[in-house]
Amino acid sequence: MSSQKKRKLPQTSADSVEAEVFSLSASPAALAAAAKKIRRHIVTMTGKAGSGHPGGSLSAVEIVTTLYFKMMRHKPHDPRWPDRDRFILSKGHAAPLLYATLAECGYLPVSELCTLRQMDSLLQGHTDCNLTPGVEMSAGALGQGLSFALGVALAGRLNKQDYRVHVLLGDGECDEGQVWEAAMASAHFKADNLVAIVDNNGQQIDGWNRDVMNLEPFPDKWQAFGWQVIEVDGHNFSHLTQAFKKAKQIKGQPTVIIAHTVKGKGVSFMENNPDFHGAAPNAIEVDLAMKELE
Ligand SMILES: Cc1ncc(C[n+]2csc(CCOP(=O)(O)OP(=O)(O)O)c2C)c(N)n1
Repeated sequence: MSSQKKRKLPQTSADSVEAEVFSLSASPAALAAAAKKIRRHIVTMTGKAGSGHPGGSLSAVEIVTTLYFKMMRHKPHDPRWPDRDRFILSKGHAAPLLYATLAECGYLPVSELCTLRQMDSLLQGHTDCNLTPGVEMSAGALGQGLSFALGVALAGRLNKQDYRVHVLLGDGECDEGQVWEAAMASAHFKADNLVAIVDNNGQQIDGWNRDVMNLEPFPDKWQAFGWQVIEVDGHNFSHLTQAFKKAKQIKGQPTVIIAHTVKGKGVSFMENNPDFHGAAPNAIEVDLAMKELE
């Protein structure tokens, strides 16, 4: 075992209050406040690290906030609780988003966030489920999360557990053939406890999808693979909440939520700017961004 894995986390507020099932059922105002904090963490973490993926982290903030602060049944003080609803980050480069959310929920201290990408940190550039409390899958190689999520969903069914499984994919990630193999299998096995959310920000590493690899007609493709398709504004909490509720009602097929988002959302000079796919803001840019996120 490496020295990293032996490191013990300081106590979090969740430990000290012996938190029960974490179901905040947060109000719209509370969701917006959590999302703003998470955005600020993403900017400061990547700025301090001098590397990372702010654009695709910022685009999915409302999606992940809605899941952790409203929809999912989970216990931050007991990350491996067998009955927890699962969130699987397939687009593992958006690790800053997941770490910031986990910290705001109490899985790890917020102070740990400033160690992103350091040698002995619990928070590596891409997710490691053996290192970070609350991380369900080690990711970074795109295309694998939906297959993993299907396995977790089928295991739940076999074990007669009623947890739900959510997996976040990038739209560029859907260029990967493995995504479509898993999509076909999910429908075949009628995995109605599985929800895929696509962060449909229109861009990937080299620019716009329409120039690199056209995905359209994207909703039709999922439908043809046997999925229930819901399209939403991925920055609208009420649309997202309704979509997750609707997905719960659907029996006999998996659901995909195609969430229309803006890469870099919330920071004007990062929005729709492919330069911030995999590059951190410098100190001046961090200051500018923090003013916009006040
Ligand atoms: C298998 C694989 N190929 C290539 C990469 C390099 N890569 C990292 S992020 C990325 C673009 C992903 O685009 P998208 O899924 O749309 O993510 P987002 O724009 O939401 O950040 C690529 C190609 C990778 N991580 N894994």
